[in-house]
Amino acid sequence: MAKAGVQGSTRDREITGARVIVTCPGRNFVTLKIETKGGVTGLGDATLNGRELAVAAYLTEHVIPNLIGRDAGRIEDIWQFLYRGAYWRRGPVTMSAIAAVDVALWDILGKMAGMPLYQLLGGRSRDGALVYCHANGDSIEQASEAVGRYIEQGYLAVRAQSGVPGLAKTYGVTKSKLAYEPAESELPTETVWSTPKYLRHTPKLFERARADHGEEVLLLHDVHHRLTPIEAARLAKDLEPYRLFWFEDSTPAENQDAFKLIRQHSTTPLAVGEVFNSIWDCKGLIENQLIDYIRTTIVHGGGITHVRRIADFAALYGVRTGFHGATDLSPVTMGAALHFDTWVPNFGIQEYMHHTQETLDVFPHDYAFREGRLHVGDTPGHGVGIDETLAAKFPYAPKQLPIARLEDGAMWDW
Ligand code: EZ4
Ligand code: CO
Repeated sequence: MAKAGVQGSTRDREITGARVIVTCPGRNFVTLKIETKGGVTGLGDATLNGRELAVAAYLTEHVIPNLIGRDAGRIEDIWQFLYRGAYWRRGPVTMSAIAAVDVALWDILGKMAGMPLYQLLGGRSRDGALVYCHANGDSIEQASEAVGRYIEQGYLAVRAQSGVPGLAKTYGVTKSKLAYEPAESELPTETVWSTPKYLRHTPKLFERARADHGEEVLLLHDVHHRLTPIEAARLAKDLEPYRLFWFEDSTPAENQDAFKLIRQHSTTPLAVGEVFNSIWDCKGLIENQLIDYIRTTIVHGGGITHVRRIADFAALYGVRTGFHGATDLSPVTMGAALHFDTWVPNFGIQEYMHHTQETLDVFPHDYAFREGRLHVGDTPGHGVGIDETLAAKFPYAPKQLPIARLEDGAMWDW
């Protein structure tokens, strides 16, 4: 391999191979590795929780054969080829596959240029990316104690979720008290949901958290798409005294206009978009200024090339980024997202759940947590690799996300 910075001739950049690596070091991850004639390789994450093999097959059967022989430096053209040229557009499977290719190509470009990804995007806007972690507990007391433990560890922003009396399981709350891993069984776990119970309980959680921890810590909450617009408006209003940093996914957003109702009734900042996969899912939300943070991240939103368009559009309307960063997004996405966060002028916050040690070992990386922020290193590309020998020791294990039903048995949003 030639020295970094002196490669990049068209000949060196020819894509000679691409492979999908599926591994389960605690949870399933799908990784795309692209190889070039000059010997430089790039990695992209293609993980879609509970639907991993659909993306793996889309890549292997339909994308990789189209990549061989192309110039890895034509990142935009390859993106347009895979999106515009495929005829069947959008959707999480397609857009995760496109994202994997796109991130791997940016990784290759960075390695060839000898530059970290944030530099290719336009350079640093900040020293580190503010992150929030997940605190949870069966009861309000336990959840508030968990918030306190994260503050002691140096976190400036904490998401708080607590169990709801009368409900056996609640989104975001784990029995083990470790990081929350909802995809836990081969077929979906069935959970029961009650909106009235949740609406009565949740303001008390934040009343307690503010009483215990004061005004300074940034507090966040994730509703996980469970409320109707008017219920979301009611809760956003009830939470106003506790000054949330954001109120996430309060209602499903297939109908973007639904957010008008929430907005009319509350000044609590709104975040949405972890399940979106293109700018068309959030265009109305952004241009009508119905949200404050857009959560669509690199892996599910078509890669850096597309998420950059979303972020630039959002900047025109004062909407900031707040990328999804649960553990079902691999360290490759975390690395790429952190480079993006380091550059993007309208950065808000980055979600940060902790991967298992096995996952961190499979994906060597150079980002690190210090004083409430994650910091990327200066490794060329996105700075995340894969130990393929170790990855092969963790075979794929099928797991699906839970579902939710109301107390009368009817299906609801999980
Ligand atoms: O449930 O990533 O904000 N974080 C979240 C996550 C999602 C999972 C789904 O795969 O909502 O916990
Ligand atoms: Co969420």
